[in-house]
Amino acid sequence: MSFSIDQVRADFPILSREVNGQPLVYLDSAASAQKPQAVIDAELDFYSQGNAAVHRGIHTLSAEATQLMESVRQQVAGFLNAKVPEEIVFVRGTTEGINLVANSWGRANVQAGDNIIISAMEHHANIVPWQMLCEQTGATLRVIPLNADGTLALEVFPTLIDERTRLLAITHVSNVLGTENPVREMIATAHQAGIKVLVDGAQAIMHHAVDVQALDCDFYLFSGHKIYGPTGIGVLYARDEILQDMQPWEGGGSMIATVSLTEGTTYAAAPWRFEAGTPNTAGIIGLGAALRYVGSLGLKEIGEYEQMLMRYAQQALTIVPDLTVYGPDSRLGVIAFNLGKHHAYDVGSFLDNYGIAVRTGHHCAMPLMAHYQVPAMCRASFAMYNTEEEVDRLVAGLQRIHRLLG
Ligand code: 7TS
Repeated sequence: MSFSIDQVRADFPILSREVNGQPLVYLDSAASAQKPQAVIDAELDFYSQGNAAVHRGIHTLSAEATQLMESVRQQVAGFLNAKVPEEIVFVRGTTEGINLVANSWGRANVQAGDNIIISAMEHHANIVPWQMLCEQTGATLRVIPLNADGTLALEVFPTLIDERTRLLAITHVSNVLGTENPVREMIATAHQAGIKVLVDGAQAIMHHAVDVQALDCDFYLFSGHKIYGPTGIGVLYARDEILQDMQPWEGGGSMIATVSLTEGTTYAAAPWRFEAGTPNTAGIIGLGAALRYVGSLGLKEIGEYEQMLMRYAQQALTIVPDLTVYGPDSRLGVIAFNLGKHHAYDVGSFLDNYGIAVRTGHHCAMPLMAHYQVPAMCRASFAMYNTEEEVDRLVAGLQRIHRLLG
């Protein structure tokens, strides 16, 4: 399959709009990617032709909606190379999925005196739920520090493990530095010590194929909206043996087998017992369309194009005076930077005036900001629809800001 950037861009209606009188340059896909028409149409079709509650009725629309939802579960299982579709739980996003694991698996398996290992480059979504679990249980957090270049200090990781370590919760790719962590090797090390591993895949899933069996991870998370799908839908993959043993986190409809006011409640099988209430059916169907769209282009082709663009951007940015770029040379998807001593918000506001959207702030990674001793950074993130011309606009914008502000 050949990758045509013009065709890809034509598939994303929002890319032809203007912002502040300029053609939009959208460099914030790591926060939320734009949606191709196929995803928009899939949601529209569902609401205009197929809407009904799933798992609830024998009428045709309900049965069709249920069948559609369950077919996306199979599709996601195939996408991640899960063993069986029952390893796929639909959640709101990565954040909710991590909270599910912390509250269900965590409460059953983590006790006072135990410890959980994370890293200094985690998004808050992979820090705060573990801090909360530690507060509730009396466990402690251990943190893999960073090297100066923004990679993990891997030699420290095994020294943090002891017989009370229960979990390694690690990001696959950093949302600020773009560092890709060697999760496969880290999982092997953890498993040798009998430790379960959760991988936060929010910033990896859209850039290359993920094979949960090859990784051998116990939990893997991603959000639909970062892989060109809708907001409000995400995926928790959990190894079958583990998920079967986990107790539900939220109670309600759809997650039960029987409910009796005198005998109590029995729960549905996994994964349904983790999906209480009416699900985001349109979101699930939109996610299915997004994965089909990505599959039609090929993740390999997408990844190669993005890597080419990243190399171009890294080179192009070197001509901007006083630009500090954070993270390793080899990076996926994102480039974080600061211009001189200017606050990232000022730089981001100027760029916005030129129609260029970048993320500014702490990127939900305050510990990482503390590591670099800055309050904030700007971050340009690249998706399959970005172009070299857009990189040139970013570079020209930064040069102009430098001329204006010094
Ligand atoms: N983990 C990582 C590594 C992330 O980058 C994000 C979102 C999340 C978890 C949470 O995902 P959610 O879909 O549940 O919100 N990251 C970003 C970002 O970098 N800018 O805005 C959101």
